[in-house]
Amino acid sequence: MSDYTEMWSSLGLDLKGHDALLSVLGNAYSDVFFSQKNRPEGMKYFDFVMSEVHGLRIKELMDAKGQGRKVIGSYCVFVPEELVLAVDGVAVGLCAGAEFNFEGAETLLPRNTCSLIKAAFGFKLGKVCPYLEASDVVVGENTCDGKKKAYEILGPLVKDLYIMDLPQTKSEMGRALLKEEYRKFIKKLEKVSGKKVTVASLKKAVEIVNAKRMAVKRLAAIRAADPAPISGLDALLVNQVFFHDDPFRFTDSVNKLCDELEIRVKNKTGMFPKGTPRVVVSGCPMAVPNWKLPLLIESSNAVIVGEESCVGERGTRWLTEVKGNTMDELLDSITDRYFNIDCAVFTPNPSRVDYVKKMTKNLHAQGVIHYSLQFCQPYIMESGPVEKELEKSGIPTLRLETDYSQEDAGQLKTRIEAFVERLKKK
Ligand code: BJ8
Repeated sequence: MSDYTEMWSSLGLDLKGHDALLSVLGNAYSDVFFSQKNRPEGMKYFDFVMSEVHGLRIKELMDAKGQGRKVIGSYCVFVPEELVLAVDGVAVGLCAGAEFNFEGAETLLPRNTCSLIKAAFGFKLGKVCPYLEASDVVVGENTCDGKKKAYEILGPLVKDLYIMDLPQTKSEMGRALLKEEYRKFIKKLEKVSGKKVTVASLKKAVEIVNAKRMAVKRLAAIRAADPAPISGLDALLVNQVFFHDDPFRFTDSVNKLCDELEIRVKNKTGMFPKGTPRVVVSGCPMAVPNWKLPLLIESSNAVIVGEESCVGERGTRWLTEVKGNTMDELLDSITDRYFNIDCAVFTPNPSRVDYVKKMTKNLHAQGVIHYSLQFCQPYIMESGPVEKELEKSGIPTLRLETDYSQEDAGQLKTRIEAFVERLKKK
């Protein structure tokens, strides 16, 4: 990697803390990803992206800013990338998946806050996230209570925090609220960028984001093959990079990877032997570099064939279907697309479990591992009924609750291994 010290300093990063984070991440990455055998060649691109995730990609963001483009950071898949692109902005994901400076985070947040929120604060207070520091606007969304209240505390710590309200029910009023919030968000984007969202710019943006989604949907479908042509770890990595990379380059690279995987499927080349127990993971999102659970699962003689998660199919399975030619019709199309997202903050939320069943069937999985972060009320609460419904449908389900630490790794592995034995007998 080139020397980016000057750029990191100009962003106000704490160089010592940042170096320490990069070194831990670099080692973890090698251990987790390079220890896999027979990885697809196409993963080399994603290895490169990860090696430059705080380097070259940040330089690109800074160059874009130099050309007057705005960087918009967000923590949730309800924030439409299309709208950001329609003002020629750059959208970046800010969720963090590592236990960094939790002591600092706990000076502002209760201890019983989920790791995802704590990590966002740990990264901010430790000044180690160049994406956050490069963001001209940070969008916070009113989803779970934890995030909603945490944004009140985050507000004074960042340059420009914009709060987006979100509905909690899939009602007519809920949809109207979402549409209105997106209309307000357009105004905010127009103000910060000095550019107008037009029918043409929005249509173009929809095309770009849809292409990205179609590429990951293609990847998701290929994973139905047995033997699995790609590991769950690598597929998760692709879904994580979705939130950071240049959209055109990302789409192109995923499609190239899929071309290779299709040949693997034809040749029956797999990452795991044919007949390896197959699982779908469902639940909370796994942000970079949260690879803990997939690593435990795939080192227990099972393969992950799909993620029902916002870093996975919940975030990408719907395309935006353009249903008209006016701004209002386009806004309707975008609202309809995002209103499908079945996050556990919605009540009731029946489509989520229905989709988990569908994924299990389509991907020929034998079981589901439900993953909740500790203290995540929405997903922990929903995990009971989800398990009940899946088991009733004959789908073995294992419910796990964990955090970003490695303390419970041994215990989790024991439970996962026992679950895999159950799947073998199915
Ligand atoms: S649409 S899943 S990205 S809100 S893990 S912070 S829910 S307490 S992340 Fe999410 Fe948007 Fe929903 Fe998706 Fe709260 Fe739970 Fe923490 Fe969570």
